[in-house]
Amino acid sequence: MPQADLVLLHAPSVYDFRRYSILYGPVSDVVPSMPIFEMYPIGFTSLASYLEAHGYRVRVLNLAHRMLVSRRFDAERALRHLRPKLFGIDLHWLPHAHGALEIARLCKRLHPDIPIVLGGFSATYFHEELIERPEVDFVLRGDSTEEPLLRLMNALAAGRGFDEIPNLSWKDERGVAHVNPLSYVPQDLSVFSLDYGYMMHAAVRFRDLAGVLPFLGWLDYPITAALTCKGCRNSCRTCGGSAYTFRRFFGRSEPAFRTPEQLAADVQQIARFSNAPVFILGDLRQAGDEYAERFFHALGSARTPLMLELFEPAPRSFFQKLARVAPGFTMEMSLETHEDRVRSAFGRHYTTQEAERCIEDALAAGCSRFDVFFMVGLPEQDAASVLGTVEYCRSLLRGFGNAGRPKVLPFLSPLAPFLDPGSPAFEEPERYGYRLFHRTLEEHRRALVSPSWKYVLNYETRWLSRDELVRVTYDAALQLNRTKRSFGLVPPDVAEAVEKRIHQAMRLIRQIDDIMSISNEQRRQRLLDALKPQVDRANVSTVCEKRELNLPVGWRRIRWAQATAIVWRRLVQDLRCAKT
Ligand code: B12
Ligand code: SF4
Repeated sequence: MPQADLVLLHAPSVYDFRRYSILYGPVSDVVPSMPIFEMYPIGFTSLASYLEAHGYRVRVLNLAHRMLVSRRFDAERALRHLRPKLFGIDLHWLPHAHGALEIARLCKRLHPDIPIVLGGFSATYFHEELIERPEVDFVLRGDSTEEPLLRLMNALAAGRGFDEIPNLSWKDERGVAHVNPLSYVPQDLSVFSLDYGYMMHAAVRFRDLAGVLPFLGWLDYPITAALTCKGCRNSCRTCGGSAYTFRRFFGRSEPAFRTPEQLAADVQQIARFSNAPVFILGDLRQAGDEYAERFFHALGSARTPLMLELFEPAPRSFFQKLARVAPGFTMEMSLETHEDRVRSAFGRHYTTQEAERCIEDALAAGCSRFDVFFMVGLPEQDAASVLGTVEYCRSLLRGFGNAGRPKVLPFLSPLAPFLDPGSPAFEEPERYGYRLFHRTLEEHRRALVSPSWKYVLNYETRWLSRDELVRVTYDAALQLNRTKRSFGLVPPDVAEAVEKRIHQAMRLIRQIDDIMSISNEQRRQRLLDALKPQVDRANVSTVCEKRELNLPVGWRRIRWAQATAIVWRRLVQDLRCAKT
């Protein structure tokens, strides 16, 4: 098997999750990942294909996924056999603070001579703390690191210094930290692409399918994504990807957009090998109505189902045009709450009434499903407000007449486990009514191995204490689950299983709290360990059944013949390169 020049590693959120007894809670119920967040940053595919295009061989190794699918998979053994010129580890999402650093430590112990670079949003935010750690040699900051990473590879290959590499934090041989300017913030996104062809090719080239799959169950539900932009125009208070955060920490004062024509080409490229839904990341209308119109025009006709998100209500004409190019499209929108006052305190300034009109217009135009997301942990949101949101979901479903067919599908989940670093509320907690429990990377790393999500949470609000956040999340989830059952949105057996898991999780939270009050540490640990089998059972799909998120896909979800052709073409290219 060929050795890679660069190995990009994705860690589980807690490295030894197979050993620890941790009630993760409903942290990942509304995303495709399991609670250890096995999904790697989508930017891995663009990093890999950019470096490949410049002559480097890159391997993505999703350790989290491999550890999840096989209990026998030994991460240490797998890493021992690798000899790249550089290890790259993502610390994109803060919930990976434990796993990413443990993997870095392991790589350093096994291969003291191979340098290690960390990157991603959280690595950018915590770069000063990271670079002081012995297991970290480099941190690449910013939301776009393809070119800086290439320059780092070139410098390592040529034995050159690192002063000139943009966005790089590094240590010299005396251990002194240097912070190069964050000067690479591209406005032109045309040189990067989310290259799924790379993923398929790499699976064959490194004979490791499980190592490149993005999340557990992807082959059954091979959803893909196309990216509209880097950055965002909004500043939602708890978001580490807000305009505020991009300006202050990623050097980006305005979002950069992929052109609508490129975006359309990305979608059609995916449709060559996939019949499954493509998720368009970012509201198409952020760059103005003309952007959306050019996208529709360039797309012509979508050959695969499209899922789009809205950051604010869109007019009827938008859906009518969308329906012409993507019949049966699906939408999602995060209303966050039913209360305009609370939504506005969160930083979103439209009304529930406007949102309802938008849902109505979308459905009238032919939208086949409209997912609506609500959150627990907002500024000015108390327990009554959360339960009011569930009550509102009932009226929403009544209004949109879900007679068994999911047309509008509500989801509710807590802001967990962390308030995003660099978000307005993280930077000015008092101002927005938040109280932080953990501030540094090290504090977050330690918190992640706490026995339940209540202790992992890095915040509480003026309106909901940590205990109340947990309690009201479960209470609201129970009610929403019953509502969905009564409207025929989830089958009775699934609803019953969810209800059982919620009750079990509530019992476990109480038991863990009792155990935590025991002063004898050894006894405490023994009792926590004994709970592990129950904790593991309660850990997945707590507040809702994860599969509720999925859209129906047919049995021909991947066009295997076309996928194989893509892989063949690249393998032939490999051979040609090896000869020259
Ligand atoms: C799309 C998206 C998702 C998608 C994930 C798609 C994916 N696989 O990446 C979904 C919806 C599934 C998702 C889920 C989550 N997300 Co999200 N997500 C986003 C969003 C909207 C855009 C990010 C994006 O696509 N960027 C573009 C791609 C192309 O680039 P990229 O992946 O970021 O990679 C580049 C750089 O980050 C960097 N980089 C990344 N990794 C590495 C590694 C190395 C070694 C190097 C050198 C560089 C590097 O270089 C890459 C190439 O230029 C941002 C908000 C925003 N406005 O940006 C939030 C955001 C990143 N998500 C966030 C969070 C908290 C989550 C969740 C933890 C939420 C939860 N509790 O469920 C989960 C975690 C998912 C998991 N791992 O399983 C926070 C992160 C805050 C933080 N610092 O921790 C953000 C900032 C805002 C938010 N709250 O949504 N998310
Ligand atoms: S949560 Fe708000 S600020 Fe963050 S990416 Fe979404 S719309 Fe932008």
